[in-house]
This record gives sequence, structure tokens and C-alpha cells, in this order.
Amino acid sequence: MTRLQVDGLAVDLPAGATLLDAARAAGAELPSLCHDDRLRSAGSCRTCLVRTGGRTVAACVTPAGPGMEVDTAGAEIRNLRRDAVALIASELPPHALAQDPPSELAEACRASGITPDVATGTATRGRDDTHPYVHLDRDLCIACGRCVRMCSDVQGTFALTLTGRGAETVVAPGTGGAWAGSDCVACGGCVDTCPTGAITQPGPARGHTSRPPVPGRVRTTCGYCGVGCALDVVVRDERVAAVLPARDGPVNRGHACVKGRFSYGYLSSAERLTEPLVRRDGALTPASWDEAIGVVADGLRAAVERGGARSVAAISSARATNEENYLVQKFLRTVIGTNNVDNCSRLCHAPSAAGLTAAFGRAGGTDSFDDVATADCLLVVGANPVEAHPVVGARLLQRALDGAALVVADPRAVGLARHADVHLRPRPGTNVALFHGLAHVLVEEDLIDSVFLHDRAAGLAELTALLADYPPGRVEGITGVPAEDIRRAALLYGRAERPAVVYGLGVTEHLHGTDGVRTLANLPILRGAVGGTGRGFGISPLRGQNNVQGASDMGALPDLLPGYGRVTDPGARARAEAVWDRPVPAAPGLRIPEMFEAARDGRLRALWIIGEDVCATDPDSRRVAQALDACPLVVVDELFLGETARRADVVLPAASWLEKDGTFVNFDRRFQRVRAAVAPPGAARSDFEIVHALSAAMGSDLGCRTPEEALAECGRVAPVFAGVSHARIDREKAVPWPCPSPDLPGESTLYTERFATPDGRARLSAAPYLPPGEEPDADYPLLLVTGRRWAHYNSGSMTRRGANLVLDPQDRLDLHPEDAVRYGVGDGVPVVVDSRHGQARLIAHVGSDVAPGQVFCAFHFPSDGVNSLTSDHADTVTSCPEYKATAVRLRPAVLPGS
Ligand SMILES: Nc1nc2c(c(=O)[nH]1)N[C@H]1C(S)=C(S)[C@@H](COP(=O)(O)OP(=O)(O)OC[C@H]3O[C@@H](n4cnc5c(=O)[nH]c(N)nc54)[C@H](O)[C@@H]3O)O[C@H]1N2
Ligand SMILES: Nc1nc2c(c(=O)[nH]1)N[C@H]1C(S)=C(S)[C@@H](COP(=O)(O)OP(=O)(O)OC[C@H]3O[C@@H](n4cnc5c(=O)[nH]c(N)nc54)[C@H](O)[C@@H]3O)O[C@H]1N2
Ligand code: SF4
Ligand code: FES
Ligand SMILES: [Mo]
Repeated sequence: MTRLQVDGLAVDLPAGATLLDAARAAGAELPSLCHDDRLRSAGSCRTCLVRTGGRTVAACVTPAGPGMEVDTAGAEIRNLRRDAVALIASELPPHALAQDPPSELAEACRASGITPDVATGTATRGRDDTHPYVHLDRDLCIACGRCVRMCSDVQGTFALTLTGRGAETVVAPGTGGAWAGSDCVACGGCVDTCPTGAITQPGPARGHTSRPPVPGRVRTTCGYCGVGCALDVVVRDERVAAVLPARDGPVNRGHACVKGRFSYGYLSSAERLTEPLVRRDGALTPASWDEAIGVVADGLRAAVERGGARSVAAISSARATNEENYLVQKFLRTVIGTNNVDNCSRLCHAPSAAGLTAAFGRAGGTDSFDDVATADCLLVVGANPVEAHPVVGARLLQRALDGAALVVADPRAVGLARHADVHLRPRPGTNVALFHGLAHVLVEEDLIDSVFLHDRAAGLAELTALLADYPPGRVEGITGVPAEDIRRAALLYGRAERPAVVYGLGVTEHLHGTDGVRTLANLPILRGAVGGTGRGFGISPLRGQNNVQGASDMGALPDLLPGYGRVTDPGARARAEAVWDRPVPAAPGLRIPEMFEAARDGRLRALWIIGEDVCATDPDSRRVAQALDACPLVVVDELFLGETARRADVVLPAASWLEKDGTFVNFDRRFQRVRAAVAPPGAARSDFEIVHALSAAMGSDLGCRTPEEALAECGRVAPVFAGVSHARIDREKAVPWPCPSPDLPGESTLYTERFATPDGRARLSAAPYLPPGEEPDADYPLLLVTGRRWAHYNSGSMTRRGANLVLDPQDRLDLHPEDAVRYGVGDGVPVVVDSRHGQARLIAHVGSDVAPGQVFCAFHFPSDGVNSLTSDHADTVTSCPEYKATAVRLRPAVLPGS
């Protein structure tokens, strides 16, 4: 602590504080037009001047020293600051000080008694309104550079620059030309930091990054990806006017991405479902809630009568809240009497849950992201966080730019790979060999922690015996990664003091995804870099959906109860039965692919699908459609009439994340609150209300009248959540689990004393490398990898309904220039892609981000048919689809009339 005097008042400040911090601590409001707490200081605008030690200094760049005496309030220094602000304002045109809401500059003028008529400049430089979310009024730019630093120092996109000289200096996209054609990924950071309103978002509430909750704004948690950004929703006339990242957001700290920040246009889309639909004479027709719920209840009863409880199943939603997921599984288990409930974790990180449980005892990541973001070596494997978890991606990138070693393992040149010390490009589906190659070098170079392995791990002898077969030279033959790169990567990870592993679907969505997770987990175990040893930050899956962690935590899984008690474990069942006062079936239920198989065989008679567009996003989609067609009752809770809803017998209109209350659990196991900002459209209801209505129609009462009560009840079933409550999250903003008591903080770092395995030891895996399910051959010579693009989200049902569609209007098939020549397709040309399972139509995009022999596309435009290509090969342990390796061929599409 440093003690100094500001205007005669003593203030204590932490090391590294500046005189601007000191002034604020003393309650003095100084203008600071080129300063933002999140950015390096520039010290260029001179509006924050103070006096100390007989000198006039810029407070924002002057370190606070012990015993300093600082004067902010004297008439002379106030006049200097006033003149600096007035000079800046005087060069701007009159509209600069006439905006509503007022800009930071306008506030600074008002606070120092400068009247708006000071702004007498002329508007000569014009606007750039080409981008849907970010508009530029060049005449209001004061060249403070905050936007440029935001784009480089926080977001890491480096899209902006200052051009021109002297008074003519102005912000511009680095690529030259219009904003719309620039590298901008619309994170909104420049909008939030601009002090003059030169950069704004179109619409009624321009807004600046919000400080702690402001009245009239609703604090909630983003409903897109698993990062869990805290957002403040500005509501005007009962509509969302803006969504601003919260500066006190536990994970995002004032940052967000194009989806959470701007992609709320779907809310008011004319295509939103606003009333229940029931199929009559083959057509979906509007119905009242009572009618629709009645049809569903009758259908469920009929299914149970004819096929027993096991002929009913539900797919619960990782987009929905914890409380909704809790109710859904409780409904299936206690009202219907079956464990047939699953969620989309099956399609993404089920291998993480299985693999991490086998290795360490629990299903989530081992460490908090706050720690991971301080690691000195980052091993990022099969994940593309720059596009899929942008706020995490930005923080990882900044860490690498600050000097941490970065190893990226991805077949494609993803965003982080450009900044990597080593980029490993394994052939898709060869991870296990690659991870063994890395482990081989760790052992060979004696970069392992023998004490940790002796005291806290098991399986070393089997693993070292296996690793003898995986020298880098042989691994090169399997993976295509040069042996020298494997060695370099292993040495970076092996010699780091605090390494961390972060990974994504490139590890899990494979035939041997669980083996991939387990053999990747070998690396931190070998190094003793897990379990709170202080020698590294374990391994963290970048879980995908906003609440996929929570949906699984709440027991929306066929073999696991809330809190991961096994349905086959009488003790776990007894605990749930005591709370629910109903028997819980002991037989594990069906997994999602098994549900479809059972429907095609006639064993499944009713399927309730909540917020998952299975016909668009599950693999081998023609077979999924056959399953739905064969199932006598298909009920869908949805926002839109997507591929799946169109095939349903009953469609129930649901509220989305901005329209309901509850909690989500983000990727690093933190519970955060979700709060309704606006009402759902028409007669749409929350999934919470829908489950209750259905249960009532079946003659049962699920209890838990409110989301708050549901979470409290869940804590009684699952001791690991016993200390979590709405009231506590309201107070603390985020509560990590395990959290067994209201008196204990949640555990963000796991296993500090022992692992949660039966013997308390971390378990090394000696699984051998086995080839992927799909391999190219003469007929299908290319390997297709599918994944994500930054502007769209999964089925695209929400992001395609709004201006994100302008940012990314269609899906593309990325292919290497050599393959473009070989198959005779040029950039921008329509192509037909065939696999052994189906066909898709896409636009070719030629570039070297993909390796020769491989192609890549997303699945955000279901009408393209990408998931008719993917196969029903799935992880041998968890049934997670092999989305990341499909053998395909391609040809130019024959255009009509040519
Ligand atoms: N913009 C956007 N963000 C999203 C989503 C979205 O749809 N759009 N979806 C959310 C969801 S549900 C999820 S689960 C997450 C997913 O987030 P990620 O896991 O980051 O997403 P993907 O792009 O599917 O796959 C990651 C990477 O795996 C690589 N890969 C493929 N095969 C292999 C392999 O064999 N080995 C290795 N090492 N790498 C391989 C791919 O090239 C790809 O770059 O994103 C979430 N965030
Ligand atoms: N080829 C290929 N396919 C993939 C993947 C891949 O990498 N490659 N990734 C897979 C992965 S990881 C995942 S997670 C899945 C995701 O697949 P899905 O879960 O099907 O995709 P989403 O678009 O996230 O959302 C599903 C639906 O929920 C609706 N919805 C949103 N919020 C709510 C709500 O609160 N309540 C209700 N009732 N409905 C709501 C949306 O309108 C949308 O139609 O896709 C998988 N499919
Ligand atoms: S989509 Fe993910 S990174 Fe983007 S604002 Fe939402 S939680 Fe944050
Ligand atoms: S805020 Fe200190 S010089 Fe600009
Ligand atoms: Mo996912």
C-alpha cells in the first residue's frame, strides 16, 4: 500500500496505482478523455492534469508514490484542465455536444462549466455507416486512440489505426476502405470506450460500458456461449435497446462479443413463435395452450400405456436454465418414470465429462480461468476460441502477447495459431498419437514430476511402457506433424513453470474422443501441473453452450442424477427419492442417438425435444428425420419453426434467455444469474412454465414454484450444490461449484488435497492410438472437418435473424489452393459436396488456412445440408458424434442454364 495526500485527504493505494487512481479514491472527478482503466495509458489528451511536487503532470500516467501531495482542486489547475477540455471540444462541430445520451466529453464539458456553444468546428470528414453495428462519425474523433488500444490490447484483433496528421488525425480501419470490409469482428469494445460518440452503435441507446448495475438496466448472463459474460440490458419501451458488457462481470470484465453484445434482433423477428401449434390433418395449426398441453399429455399417457415409461424420452436444452433442466429431468424421472433424458453435451463434451471423471474424479475443468489466464505456457488443443469463445480467446491472446509460450494443436490455421510459438497441425482424428508423442518427450527429457506421480497418481508404469511405441518420429508418420515440432512443443510445455491446457471439440468429437481427453490429461498429470500444486493450471475444456455444464450438472443425463450421482447407485437414488418422494428408476436411460434408433425401431413412442434443432445439428440428419417421422408423438419447445419443429406434432413457443429468470453454469463451473429484461412475445412461455403445465396436465405437481425454489431443491438432492442459492449469487455475482455449504466459498481450483477418484489418485491413461471411423479413399478423397464461425451460433436460428447475417451471409467450404486446382473449383464458386451419407451445397473459399486434402465448413445454415454429410460414427465411450472427420468428394455445381 502507498499512502499519499490528495487535496489534504490521506488515501491508501495498491502498488502500481497512478495519480488518477489517487484522485478518484479521494472523490475528485477528473476528466480523463484518453484513459480507460482496461487499457495502457496514453497520456496524450492533457485533460487529467494535477499538481504535485511543484510540477503539473498528467495524472493518468504519473505513478502514485508514498508521501506525495497532490492538488487537484486549486483554481489554477482546474483552469488548466478546463482549457484542455475546451480546446478539444472547440475543434468539434456543434453536434458533438448535443447528443442524447451525452458523451463522456459532453459530461466533462458540463462538469467544468463549458457551454455547448464552444463547439464551433465544421463537419468536413463525413461518416462511415457501412457496418451494421459500428458507425463512425469522423468529425467527432479526437484521436485519443482509445478505440485503437481497445481493439489491440483487449480484443486482439488489431483492426483499427489512427491515420492522418495533426488536427486531421482520425481513426480508420487498418485495411483502408469501409468499416464493413475491415477486420472488425464487432466485439463493441471501440463503441464502449469512445469518449465522444465518434464511434457508436446505431439505435436508440448508444451507451457506454456499464459500471455496477444501473437502474433501468437488467443485469444478466449471456445466453450464447459458455464463457458466461455478464451483460447489462438497456430496455426502452419494453424492448431491448442495447446490451452492454458489464465492467464488473466476473469472467468478461467489460468485454463481450458480437453475439452477446449485438445479436438480439431475433427477439422481435416476425418469425418468432408466439402461439402453440398442433398438427391437424397433416398441418401445424394454431392452438390454445390448454389444447396443446392436453394433446401432449394424452399422447404421453398413450405412449406409456402401449410401450411403458421407457417409450418416452426427452432431449433437454443446454440453452435453457439450470432450473428448467432440473425440472425436465425431475418430470421424466418422477412423473413418467424413466431415465430417458439427455442434453447436447452428448454432441460436444460428453467425452470431457467421461474422460475428466476417469482421470480426476469430476466432470468439469480442473482450474479457474482466472488462473489459466496467468499461465506461462498455454497449450490450446482442438479449440478455436478466437471465434467460438471470443472473450476467452482475447484473454489467451493477450497472455501470449505478454510473453507466455503458446502451443496450438489444430489442423487449421485458426486465429491463435498466427501468434503461436509452435503450431502443430495433426491430421484430424490422430490426437491420441500426438498426445503420446508429447508425453514421450516429457518422459525422455525427465520433465516429469516424480514426487507428484508417486504420491498422487496411478498408472505410470503402464503409460511409460506404452510410450516407448510413440517416439516423435513414429508419431510424425501417424499425425503428419514434424517430429521436431513435437519436441519443441513438449519442451515448451515441459519446461514452463505454470503451464495450462485448454481444449475444445477438436479433441472430443471423434471416434476416440474420450481417449483423446484422457491422454491429453496425461500431460498435466505427468508434470504435476494439476491439483493445486502451484506448478500449473491443469486442463480446462471450453464447454460450448451457455449452460451445457449446468444442464449436465442438473442431471439432464440418462445415467446421472443432479450432481452426478449414478442412477445405478442405490445411495444416490435414495437421496433423490427422499427429496422427490417418488421412486427413481435404476436402469440408465437412452442417449440421444439411442433415442433416434429406438424411434426408428418403433420402441420410442414419444419424444419431447426442448431447444435443440436435432434435424439441423445432429449428425446424419436424414436418419434423424426418419426417426422423428417414425415416432408417434414429437413435441418441440422452440423459439422458431426450425428443421425439427417443422416435423413435430406439437410445437410450444418458448421464451429465450433475455425473457426469463434462473441461472446458468459457465465453462469454468460458475453459477451466474439470468434475469428477464423483456417479456416473451405473444403467448410464448418459459420452458420452466411449460414443464409445470405439462406436469399438472398429467396430474402431478413438481413443487418448486419458482426457479429459486428449484435450485434450492436441487441443492438438497446434490450436496455439491447445497451452498448455492439465488440470493447468494445475487450477492456474490458468481459462485463456483463444488459448493457444499452457504458458509464456504465454492472451489474454483479442484483437488487441492486429493483427487475425487475412489483412491484419491489422478489416473494416467495408456489407451493406444486407434484410427478414426471415417478415412478418405479413392471415392471420397478429402477429409471434411466441421466447426464454427464467429458471427453465427450453432443452428443459426438466432444469429441468422438479425444483422449478423449481413456480417456473414452464407457458409463456405474452405479448401486449399492445390485442391482447388485438382478439383477444378475457383474461389466463390458453388460446389456440391458428397459423403457416404448425404450431400451439401456450399460456396468454395480457397485459402491455405486448411491443409491440402482437408476441407472445412460450419453448420450454421441448415438448408446447406452439412449434417446430412456427417456420419453416425461416434465416440466409443460416450456416443459423441465424429463431427470432425468425414470423408467427402467435391465437384463444381452445375449452374442452372449452363
Ligand atoms: N461463434 C460461435 N461460437 C460458439 C458456437 C457457435 O456455433 N458459434 N458454438 C458453441 C458451442 S455449442 C461449442 S461446443 C463451442 C465449440 O468451440 P470449439 O471447440 O472451439 O469449436 P470448433 O470450431 O467446433 O472446433 C475446434 C477446432 O477443432 C479443430 N479440430 C478438428 N479435428 C481436430 C483434431 O483431430 N485434432 C485437433 N487437435 N484439432 C482438431 C478444428 O479445426 C477447429 O478449429 O463453441 C461455442 N461457441
Ligand atoms: N457438423 C457439426 N454439427 C454439430 C457440431 C459440429 O461441430 N459440427 N457441434 C455440435 C454441438 S457441440 C452442439 S452443442 C450442437 C448444438 O445444436 P443445437 O442445440 O441444436 O443448436 P442451437 O442453435 O444452439 O439451439 C437449438 C435450438 O434451441 C432454440 N432455443 C434457444 N434458446 C432456447 C430456450 O431458452 N428454450 C427453448 N425451448 N429453445 C431455445 C434455438 O432456436 C435453436 O433452434 O450442434 C452440434 N452439431
Ligand atoms: S457469446 Fe460467449 S463470448 Fe460472446 S458475449 Fe456471449 S458469453 Fe460472451
Ligand atoms: S486522460 Fe490523462 S492525458 Fe488523457
Ligand atoms: Mo456444443
